[in-house]
Amino acid sequence: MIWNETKECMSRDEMTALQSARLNKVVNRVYHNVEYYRKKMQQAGLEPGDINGIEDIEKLPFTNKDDLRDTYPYGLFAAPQSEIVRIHASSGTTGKATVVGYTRRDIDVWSECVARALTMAGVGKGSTIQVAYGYGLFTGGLGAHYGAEHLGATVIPMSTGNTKKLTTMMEDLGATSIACTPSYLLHIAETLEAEGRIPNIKLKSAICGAEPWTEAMRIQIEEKLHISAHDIYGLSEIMGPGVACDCIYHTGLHIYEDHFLPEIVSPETLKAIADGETGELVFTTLTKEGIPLIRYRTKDLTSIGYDKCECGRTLARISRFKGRSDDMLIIRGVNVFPSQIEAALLEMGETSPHYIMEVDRIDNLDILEVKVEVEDRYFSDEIRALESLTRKIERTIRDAIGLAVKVKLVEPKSIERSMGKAVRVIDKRKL
Ligand code: DLL
Repeated sequence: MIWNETKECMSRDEMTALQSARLNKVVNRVYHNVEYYRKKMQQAGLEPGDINGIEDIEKLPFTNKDDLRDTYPYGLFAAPQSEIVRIHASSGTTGKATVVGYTRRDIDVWSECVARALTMAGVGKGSTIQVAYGYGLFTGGLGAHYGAEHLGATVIPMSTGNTKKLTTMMEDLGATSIACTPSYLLHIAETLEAEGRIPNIKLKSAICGAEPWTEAMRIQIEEKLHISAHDIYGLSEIMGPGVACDCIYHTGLHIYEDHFLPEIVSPETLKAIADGETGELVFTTLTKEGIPLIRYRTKDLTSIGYDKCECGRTLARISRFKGRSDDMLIIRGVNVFPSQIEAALLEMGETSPHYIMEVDRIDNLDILEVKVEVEDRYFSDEIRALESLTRKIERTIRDAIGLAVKVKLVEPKSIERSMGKAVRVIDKRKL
């Protein structure tokens, strides 16, 4: 089923014309409303009139997470605060959040994009969907919620964290779809399977994203729950969930190109990469009012193709993500940078800067353990001192990254020193 054929099946020429007109508008908007962009463009010797179509995109400067950090919190907003109806935020590289704002129209566009994605998973009027992404500053919960309501589906706003309640409601309320991270869905599936409750559920589809997952994992989820599972992609800087999603043919994620102009560039040279080759995904938002971004480097690695899909959509498709070009980890859907842990430890002042993060997946739940070196004196008979320091560090890190972690204090020099770039992360998850 296609949500809107006019928007999702236009010819390449029609799409290019639409994108070019919208690009011109957004460039004007940021030039006139965002000092940061105006300066960047002026430094590059550019005026809005120099951008006449998407063929001129390469003239424009890139934006990255540091630009959002440097202008924290509102420096890249292109609408007055009186027009902003919603704020979301995600983690930044050094602990400062990345703040994004939406006008009412932005929320409408976002809801429509999520509605298009949910339609791919067969959600519509008459469906009952459990939204089990986190509600709050994270875009997952409210993003999926508004999209599902836009379709007229019945939404159960579960949020995350209570699997027992979630599975009970899934059964009792006859949920037909669920939106959550893929690792959490696998955990839910295994819980239901172990309790012999799979025959009791009415689930038909799932819309999973916010973290990388494999084709094998999708098939495992589908087989366990007898459903069709769809990959939904997005990032808060660009909008939230619903930037792209895969249809019933599962041959790549369709990008809502009428709102987000994609490019694939080499992370090293920043030059365009041929279709089908893997590189970094870059987006220019074409219709956003609150915080439009020009050539935003997502750091996500994928490839792109423009051929028509069997489903009838002509939208560009990106392949399942192959990783990231930076060191951001995604743990239970939460973005974590090693630098955030380091900043939290250094701020405490009671530990050495030698630490290592170990991520594992146990019963399909991600577990983060941080090993930190502390002075010898903690390993004398003062066990209570060791324990209370452990709890204190756990609380500090949890407050910094918004995720519960296990801390293990280790003796000085027990963490291997590296000759080159320090190894800060051991990721044991097999994706
Ligand atoms: O994760 C938005 C979202 C919520 C997407 C719910 C899908 C579902 P952020 O917290 O800003 O936003 O994290 C964005 O998560 O740059 C990717 O690295 C990763 N990511 C998101 N979706 C996928 C996916 C939300 N389907 C970052 N596959 C992105 C792989 C994904 N990685």
